[in-house]
Amino acid sequence: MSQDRPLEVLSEDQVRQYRERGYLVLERRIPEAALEGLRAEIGRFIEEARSLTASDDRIDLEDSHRPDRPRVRRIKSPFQNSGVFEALARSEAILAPVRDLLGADLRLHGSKLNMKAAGYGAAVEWHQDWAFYPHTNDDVLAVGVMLDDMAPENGPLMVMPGTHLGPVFDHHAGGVFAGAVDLAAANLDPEDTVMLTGPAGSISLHHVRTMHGSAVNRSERDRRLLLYEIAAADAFPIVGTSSFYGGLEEFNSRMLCGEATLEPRVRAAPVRIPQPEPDTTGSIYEIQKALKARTFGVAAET
Ligand SMILES: O=C(O)CCC(=O)C(=O)O
Repeated sequence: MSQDRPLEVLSEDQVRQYRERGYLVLERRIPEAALEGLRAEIGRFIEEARSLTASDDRIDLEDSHRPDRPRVRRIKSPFQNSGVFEALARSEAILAPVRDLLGADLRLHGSKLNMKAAGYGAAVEWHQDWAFYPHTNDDVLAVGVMLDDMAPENGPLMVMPGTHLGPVFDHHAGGVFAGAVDLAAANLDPEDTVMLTGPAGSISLHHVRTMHGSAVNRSERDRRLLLYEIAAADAFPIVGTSSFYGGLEEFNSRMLCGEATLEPRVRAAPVRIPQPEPDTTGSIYEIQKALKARTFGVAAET
């Protein structure tokens, strides 16, 4: 991360908040017209789900999905699977604030769109992204694009401030990687959280080591959050983790701006390898089924 570049869009205070607390919300960064285009693209994926009886490598289905009543929990890898979502990841609306935090050279690690539909949208248990994809340095973050208004009632992303400066918590349960933390065992207080709320078009940024999660959406309003995981180009995924590496060409095709490198920057940070994997992989929702001590409820089977 270069400290000597002039800031492009963030204030010194915002950079300080990110460094000290591990998250930031920037209100109304994506214009309404662009949001409409993103929502129309989501509609196309939902139509596609009508032909599915099981999740595939593009669409993750709610347990209560039926082809005649499609219920999509997640659009997988929207960056790779949709030009609309790739274009947004490459836009200045996303990249300028990330450059202010991670420096000029950025690569996409992964992307996903968590739907959390009104009435039943599934919870995501507390976890650190770092537990899934440790790198040679922790200049890695997730940008969350709020596609709907996010308020306390519709299951917004929640974070535990300052946890990005602490340990990597145990995300194992029953001898397998469960992708979630038993808060009591980790001595973490579920009250010690901040909800990342804001009007549609706002973005959140959370550090790869910040503990976060979100509750079931029992409200009458959808809560769709598009996530781009972005790394400094010199942060390399550690082998033996669940990070995908499809060869150098594929790796570098995910460069979003600046220059690729073959020289990883190594900076000490606590790491636990997310192995062995449970039998049910495919998405965080499936992996977290291994956790018995759930903080959030499970969506009703309606
Ligand atoms: O959608 C959410 O609220 C949480 C997303 C998240 O942390 C994840 O999918 O890893």
